[in-house]
Amino acid sequence: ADQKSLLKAQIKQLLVKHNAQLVAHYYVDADLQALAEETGGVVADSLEMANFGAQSAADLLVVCGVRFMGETAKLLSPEKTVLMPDLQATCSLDVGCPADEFAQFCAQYPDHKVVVYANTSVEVKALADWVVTSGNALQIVRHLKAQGDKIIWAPDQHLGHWIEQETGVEMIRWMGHCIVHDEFKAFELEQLKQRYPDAKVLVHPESAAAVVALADVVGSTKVLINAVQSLPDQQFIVATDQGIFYKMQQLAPHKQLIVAPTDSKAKQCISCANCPWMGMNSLTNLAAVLTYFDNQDASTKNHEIILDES
Ligand code: CIZ
Repeated sequence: ADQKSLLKAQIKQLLVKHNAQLVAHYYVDADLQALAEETGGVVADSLEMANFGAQSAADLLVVCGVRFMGETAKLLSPEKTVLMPDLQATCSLDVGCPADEFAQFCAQYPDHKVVVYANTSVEVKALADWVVTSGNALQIVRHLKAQGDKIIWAPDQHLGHWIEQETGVEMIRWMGHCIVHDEFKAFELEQLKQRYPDAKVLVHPESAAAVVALADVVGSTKVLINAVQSLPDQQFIVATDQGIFYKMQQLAPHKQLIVAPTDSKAKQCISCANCPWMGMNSLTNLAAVLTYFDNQDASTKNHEIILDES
């Protein structure tokens, strides 16, 4: 058997032995998404990952994604052990919004409701009145608008701007960005649209406004996946992390997916539509963390999500 098959067999055996479940994000490596599905786990967005974990009868959740996803899973499942293949897998939005600076920022607007995106640390979430995902942000901001609330939004400036446009609510915005979505470029996207005139353009709202303006569909991972599956069109230009192609292709195998351009000098992109932190999850370190746990090795603690209750 090849190395991959051996790792998969080892992971499957350890998952069963420890009543554990794999919870994987749409942006991680296709092998991990496939394994999560094969073993009865889930491939989903961050909120669904956490909800799935909370409803599961597993004792142990292994979260393949970035750190805030492990933390969100632990928030909803405090009684379960939550492990991650690599706790250093972070997110530029999380890194760009330190809790101490954000607390000072919020203190300037004491009469505002604080709405934060799920892509933040637990310390930042603890400062918030509401925590949202790109899937439910519009609904929640519209609800606050109806109540007449003033809003601080953090940390993604582009998602915040899109929410403002869609809801007509002006918010005090923290100016963070996602390194993957920030690299999609409008000028190059327009040129690509000319090459593929029949393609529908799907854009995640963490992208800049000029890119969002060129979209046929703007929305969360789930919305974009649903668009590929349900629209009659055969070609799609996709402006989000390429990890999502696994699920899109699984649900619509005969449709053509084209990655949106990241730069006119394409080789200069840093992430090239692939989050480097999502890329820190692999079959190798997944097998390793389960082996540490199985051996009750002290290294397990370097992979476990522990949250300070306060
Ligand atoms: O919440 C998520 O999983 C993220 C990061 C994006 C989305 O659109 O679902």
